[in-house]
Amino acid sequence: MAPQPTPADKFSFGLWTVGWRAADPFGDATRPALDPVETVGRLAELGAWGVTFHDDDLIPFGSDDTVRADTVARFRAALDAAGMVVPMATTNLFTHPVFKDGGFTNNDRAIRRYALRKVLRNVDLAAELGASTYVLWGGREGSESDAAKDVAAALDRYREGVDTVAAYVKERGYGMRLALEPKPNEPRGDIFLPTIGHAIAFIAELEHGDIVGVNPEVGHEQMAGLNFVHGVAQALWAGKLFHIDLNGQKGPRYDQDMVFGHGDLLSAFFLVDLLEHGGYTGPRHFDYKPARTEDAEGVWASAAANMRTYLLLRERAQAFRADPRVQEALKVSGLDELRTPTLGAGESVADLLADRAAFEDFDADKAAARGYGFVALNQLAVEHLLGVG
Ligand SMILES: [Mn+2]
Repeated sequence: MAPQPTPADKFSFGLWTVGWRAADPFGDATRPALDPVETVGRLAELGAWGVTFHDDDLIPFGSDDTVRADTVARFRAALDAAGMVVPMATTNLFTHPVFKDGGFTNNDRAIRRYALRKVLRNVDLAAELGASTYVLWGGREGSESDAAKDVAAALDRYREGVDTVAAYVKERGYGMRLALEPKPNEPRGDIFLPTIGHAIAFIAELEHGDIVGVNPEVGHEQMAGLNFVHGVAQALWAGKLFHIDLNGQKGPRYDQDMVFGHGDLLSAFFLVDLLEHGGYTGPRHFDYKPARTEDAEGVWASAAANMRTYLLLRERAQAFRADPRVQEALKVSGLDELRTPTLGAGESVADLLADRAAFEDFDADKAAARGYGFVALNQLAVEHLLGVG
């Protein structure tokens, strides 16, 4: 009996996920457009808690103020009727051709100013709908050629853009936090802030970095061949995991956006274990695309699959943690000892230098002889994942 998702699980989906019409660079759309109002209702029925959106997902680009107001009113009524929340919103600075060289880092200053206005306008709407996180994915911020960009200048402009938005959020008292979403490439040949690490280093250079964190996506880090669990753990360690995009990816290739767990399942297991036991309390947001082969029913089945997989992995991770054999294996592997500071309380460098046991009398060969039992520990994780625990 699989667990059923409830709003307490904080599962959220972007309108653009189930709403993806499945056009790709080689083929036309295979599905009709979805009405955001239907999306809200269907996701609520499946047990989701929230929906997120890019400005243009909800309000078609170029709509006049009347259409905009009507669309928002209709959306809000659907949210209220379904008991759904909007935990996060973001801006589309990538679809319209005006953004072909980016938004905040476009070489054209007038386009940068337009991009900023587009973001600020949607930040107002996000606040109006109660969002507490505003995501910034700079998909077109980058280049195909190193001749095309002065990277330092581009980063100056990126910083200026993010700081401007952050300052605006503070000035308006929106109580919102910004989350940068790293990605190494696609649609640009190379995208600025390609990994979680780059983004965290960038945030340290901001004037308003206190309200700026990251929104890492499973597939984006795995496209770069990186360990997503380690990246997320470092973001948590830095106090910067403001939001997360869950999906599936099979290694370094194009951005697959598969159902969560349909890529690297063992990594998904350790990710859920980390999120559930590492102090993350934010949304579990799915940023995936229903495969192009799916019809309308397949779309909703795939949405349900994301939540079901997360809940099953959460059960498995809890069983893993509770297993006495795992607790023993963790001890053998020294994970508790890693939590002990390397220097003693109040110990100085001089004390360390004076400690003969630490060096002169230390038997490196003897210490080298120990085994760490990591394989046995990992096998216990695999067996719990397989439901054998
Ligand atoms: Mn993706």
